[in-house]
Amino acid sequence: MRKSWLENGVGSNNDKRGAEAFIEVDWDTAEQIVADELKRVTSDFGNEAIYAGSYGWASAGRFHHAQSQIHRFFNCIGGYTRSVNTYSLAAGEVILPHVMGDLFEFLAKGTSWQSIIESGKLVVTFGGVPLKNGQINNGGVGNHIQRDSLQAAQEAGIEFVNISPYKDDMNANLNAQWLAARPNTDTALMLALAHTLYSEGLHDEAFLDRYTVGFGKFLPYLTGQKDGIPKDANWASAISGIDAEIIRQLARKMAKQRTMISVSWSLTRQDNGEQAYWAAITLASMLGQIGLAGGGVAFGYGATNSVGIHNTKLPGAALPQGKNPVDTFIPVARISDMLLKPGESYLFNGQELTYPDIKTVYWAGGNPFHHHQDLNRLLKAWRKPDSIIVHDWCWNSLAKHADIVLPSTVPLERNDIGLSPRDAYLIDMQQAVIPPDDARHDYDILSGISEKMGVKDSFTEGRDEQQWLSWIYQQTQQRCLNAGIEIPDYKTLKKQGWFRPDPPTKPVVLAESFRENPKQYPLNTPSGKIEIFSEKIDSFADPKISGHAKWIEPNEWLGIVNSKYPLHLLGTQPKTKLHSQLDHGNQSRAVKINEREMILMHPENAAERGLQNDDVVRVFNQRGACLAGVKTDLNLLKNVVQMPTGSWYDPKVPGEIGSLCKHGNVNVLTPDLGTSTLAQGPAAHSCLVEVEKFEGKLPKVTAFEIPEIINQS
Ligand SMILES: Nc1nc2c(c(=O)[nH]1)N[C@H]1C(S)=C(S)[C@@H](COP(=O)(O)OP(=O)(O)OC[C@H]3O[C@@H](n4cnc5c(=O)[nH]c(N)nc54)[C@H](O)[C@@H]3O)O[C@H]1N2
Ligand SMILES: Nc1nc2c(c(=O)[nH]1)N[C@H]1C(S)=C(S)[C@@H](COP(=O)(O)OP(=O)(O)OC[C@H]3O[C@@H](n4cnc5c(=O)[nH]c(N)nc54)[C@H](O)[C@@H]3O)O[C@H]1N2
Ligand SMILES: [Mo]
Repeated sequence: MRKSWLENGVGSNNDKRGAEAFIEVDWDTAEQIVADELKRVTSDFGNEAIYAGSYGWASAGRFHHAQSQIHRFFNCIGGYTRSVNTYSLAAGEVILPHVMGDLFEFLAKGTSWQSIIESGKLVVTFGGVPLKNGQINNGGVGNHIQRDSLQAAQEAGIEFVNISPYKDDMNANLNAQWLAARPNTDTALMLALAHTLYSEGLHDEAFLDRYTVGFGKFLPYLTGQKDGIPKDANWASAISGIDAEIIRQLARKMAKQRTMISVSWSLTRQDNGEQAYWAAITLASMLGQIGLAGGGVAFGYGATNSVGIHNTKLPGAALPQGKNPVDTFIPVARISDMLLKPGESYLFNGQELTYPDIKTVYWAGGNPFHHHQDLNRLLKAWRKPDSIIVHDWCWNSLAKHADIVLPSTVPLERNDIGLSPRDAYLIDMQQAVIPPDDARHDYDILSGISEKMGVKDSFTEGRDEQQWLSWIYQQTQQRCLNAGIEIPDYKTLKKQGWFRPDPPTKPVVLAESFRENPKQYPLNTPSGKIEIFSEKIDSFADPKISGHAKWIEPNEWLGIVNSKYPLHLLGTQPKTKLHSQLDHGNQSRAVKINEREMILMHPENAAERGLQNDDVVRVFNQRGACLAGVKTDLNLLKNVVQMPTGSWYDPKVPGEIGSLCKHGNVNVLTPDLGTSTLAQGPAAHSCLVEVEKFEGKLPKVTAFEIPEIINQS
């Protein structure tokens, strides 16, 4: 328990969060204090005053999954304010249902690598297929497929185009054509490709007629009839930095052969990230290959292991979460806004919503001090609630900024069932080690609190870990049977360790049945077709947004002349870990430079600033500053710098807003602005910075030191 919070009462010295000692109490006391605080808040302010959106990756396993646990718990005590959509690709999640259908369904049933290998000729990627990202999967990975799939595609003679500011987003052995576009300009490029197709008569009119609506309303924008600006290759060249003739050649090449367009999830995590996905769908519609083997559009090969996987997914059961009686929600990345602006209204996907007044924040299995943008603003917002309660297993930046830290276990310390909704494997996850004395499973922590609150029976239903696992397994077996898949009984699975059903006989192709019969198998959009023009979006109140895909200049990008911050920073997923997890491990620490996160820079940008490899620099902008270690890289477009995310936030003055992060957490630099009023997603990839040599004595990295802990006993 944070010292002032425990000794002086809830809401005491909130500005000391992140800077104070903790007092150790026993589990019984902790459970009672948490139960009392939740009772106080729910009875004085209602359940809406608890924010338990608790976004984050937690750990794999159908039972111990922290999010499922805490949502079930809060539903048992009357509900909570929740969050919707992800940090990964919120803009895609919101735009897709308007124009093509449910994004997650397309991710699960997207065109497989097999289909590309058998039938494709060209794969044009916006954001590459970075192998660094494709090794993980929500819910777990059975086997790694991305490297082999790319290899097989190359051996099958398939050509790749890597449109990205970073050449390394595509493996060198693929010999991809590299088009080093400026970050955040993909929509302009896609529009120019569409323009070339149209002006040269290369678009597929029959496809547009039969499978889409609204092309005629998009056209005046594309040709410039509407605003006097044709969205042609010359126009896009000035925006993106890609030669106009190369854009035209690419459009012709795409029209000539079976072409797959892959749009990286990173395109959605930027200003107006919705438009890039809409433009890609529009472009793919004009090529007319959606629903054909090896062609069309795909949403981010390589973003996770499962995109493009060829397997039979098992309809697994999970821990039931119950029903949340509270309707209030926020788009997940609006957390600081919510805490700072209770009662204020904002637009989200055509609705006007109001921020609730939050008194308690409860988190298990995610790390907002990793994932949220503009950490200095978050720090300010973080002072608002009366209480912040966290389950985690290590003293990371989230735990250090909490009032109450309840130590949880990790998967190696418990038994579970591994089954990803997007991976075929069913895995018996056996406990490998005994947890340290004071650590408890999230389930046991919440069971203890539920007992103090008088809801233990509804939370546990009288089951322990083993009984829940048997129950979940039984449900899974039944669901599989209903889907015509026979899986072994639980005892056999435990003996075998894992099970994988036979893969489908034919490679999966996205929207194949829609193409075969659009009346019988309509898309899940208002018209049942692809909406190049959406009447619904057109009716939304925001004048910045139109009924069709369009280029909207980002707030921060390289097109801003004479900026004080001339470098575009990409804060990308880290190669050596999953987000912030195990940043204190050797694997992550081994690649740091002088203990700091690395910043990749073009050698000319480094030379301009008198910098050399391994120099420690200060990376800064109007929002904050952090230290980083320089690594020059010719594979980066000039004026673009790249820093992996995940280094634990480590302020020089703990608790102080605006303090230098000594360790190199990019999120002290990124803007906390919604992508647009459509999705209100995170826009971390739209960020300008400046870099200078750090002079003076290097402050010691203290990210991995534990706070002062006072033991009362
Ligand atoms: N600048 C920038 N920021 C980004 C991104 C970016 O591209 N750029 N990417 C964004 C994206 S896509 C995402 S998904 C987010 C990821 O953000 P998060 O998912 O919040 O990041 P993780 O570090 O994976 O956080 C998981 C936390 O759960 C804890 N944990 C693990 N297992 C358990 C468990 O069993 N029980 C409990 N109680 N805790 C557990 C870990 O210790 C860790 O603190 O980051 C986002 N932030
Ligand atoms: N090792 C590892 N793998 C991971 C994760 C991790 O933490 N570690 N996180 C996982 C999660 S939660 C997610 S959501 C996915 C995210 O997957 P992605 O969104 O694909 O991840 P990023 O690394 O942000 O971006 C991929 C590449 O896009 C390029 N890029 C950035 N901005 C632009 C742009 O404007 N235009 C173009 N054309 N390219 C651009 C960058 O060079 C970057 O290397 O990764 C997953 N995979
Ligand atoms: Mo993500």
